Amino acid sequence: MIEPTDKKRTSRRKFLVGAAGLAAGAATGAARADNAKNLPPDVADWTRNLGEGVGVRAYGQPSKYEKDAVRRTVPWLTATPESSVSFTPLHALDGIITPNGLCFERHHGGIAEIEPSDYRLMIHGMVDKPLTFTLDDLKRLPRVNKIHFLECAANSGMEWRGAQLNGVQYTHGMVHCVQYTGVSLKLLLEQAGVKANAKWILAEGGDAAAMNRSIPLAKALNDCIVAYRSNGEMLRPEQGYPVRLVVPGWEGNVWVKWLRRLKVGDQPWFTREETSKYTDLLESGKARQFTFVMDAKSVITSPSPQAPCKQKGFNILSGLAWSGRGKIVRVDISLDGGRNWRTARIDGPVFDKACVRFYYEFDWNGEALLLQSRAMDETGYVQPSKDALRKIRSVNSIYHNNGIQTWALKPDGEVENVEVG
Ligand SMILES: Nc1nc2c(c(=O)[nH]1)N[C@H]1C(S)=C(S)[C@@H](COP(=O)(O)O)O[C@H]1N2
Ligand SMILES: [Mo]
Repeated sequence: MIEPTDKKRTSRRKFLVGAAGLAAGAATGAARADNAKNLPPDVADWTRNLGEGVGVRAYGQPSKYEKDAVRRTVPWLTATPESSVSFTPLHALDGIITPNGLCFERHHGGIAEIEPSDYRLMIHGMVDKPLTFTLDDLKRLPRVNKIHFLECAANSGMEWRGAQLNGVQYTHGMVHCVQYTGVSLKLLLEQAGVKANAKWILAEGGDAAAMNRSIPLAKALNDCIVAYRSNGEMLRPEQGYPVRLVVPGWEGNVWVKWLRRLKVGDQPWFTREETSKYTDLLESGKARQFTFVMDAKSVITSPSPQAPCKQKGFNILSGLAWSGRGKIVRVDISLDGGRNWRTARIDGPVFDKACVRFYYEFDWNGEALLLQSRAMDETGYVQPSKDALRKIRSVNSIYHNNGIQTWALKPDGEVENVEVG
């Protein structure tokens, strides 16, 4: 545990920081001599020689120097790669949009490989006119473009009983935020003609898991999208190519990928994913069910264990916040484990049920800090502490852990996943 600092220690540290600052300058000087040919006023190799021509890379890839910005897995977490998860490298990203190739993946039966010409979406059940759409049929219908976050209900699920995984990629990386293009589900359901007493729909995937979930009809008619594009290009295979369901603000599990079938009914189907899984076992032995909404949550992506503080003095703290209930209106930051709070600066667009990017610029004199962020949404909901959450949910749960994350920033700049009381 890191103790709060008193004034005396702070002033001694200021002196130490001065000395450390000089040492850091000297180290940079040595490195500079080795690389002198690359730095102005000298001319670097990349200026002396012609570069690679156009067209060599038919589909562009990031610079070879950005190898850290990749999805990662935790091998011991799951038995097989077909039913597993990879995590978004949140520490290596900025802004609100997740690049397609870095969106975390969660599959129950591997990635289905679907030929777009053979793709069909069937709508049946309590409808006037059962319909089947080809991909071209869907593309001929009026389009919507929406930016939304998708968070797996199991995100931060390993952290219920205390700090576990040392990296924001692993503690919070089951979230991504992209722009979807597709057809409003309401339009498709209207074309089929939903019967007056219908109340639920079943969405089923075309993958080997045939993963399926019951969704209230009211949500289906509100803001769901049958999407085929992500960030402008066609969905990636791992994100459900060619078509997935977008269920804004609700747990990732209901965003059925490789969408094959929508059945309209008057009650839920009680599928595996809404009985044995994705229910939240409470202390009483009862389980919460159909806990669809992802409550407001935030996390500091830098500094974080994978993004330590490189220097003293001016530092940029940054992170992401999102809420399944609407827009994020404020993010607060604490540097002392939740004793004092100050408001972070949100920069970039703020959309409904989407990630927002926040910043807090601060002067770091090298003292140990306990970094936290706390999100508030437009309904007035405030992200709770982990203890407050455990009081109402116990520790039996895996899902819906939106508690405040604490990162311990140490004097050497390293950052560790910790919990404060
Ligand atoms: N057909 C199908 N849809 C699915 C799944 C699946 O295994 N099969 N996994 C679900 C779960 S649990 C989550 S969290 C999200 C993950 O979406 P992503 O892989 O695009 O991140 O997809 C959901 N949709
Ligand atoms: Mo999930």
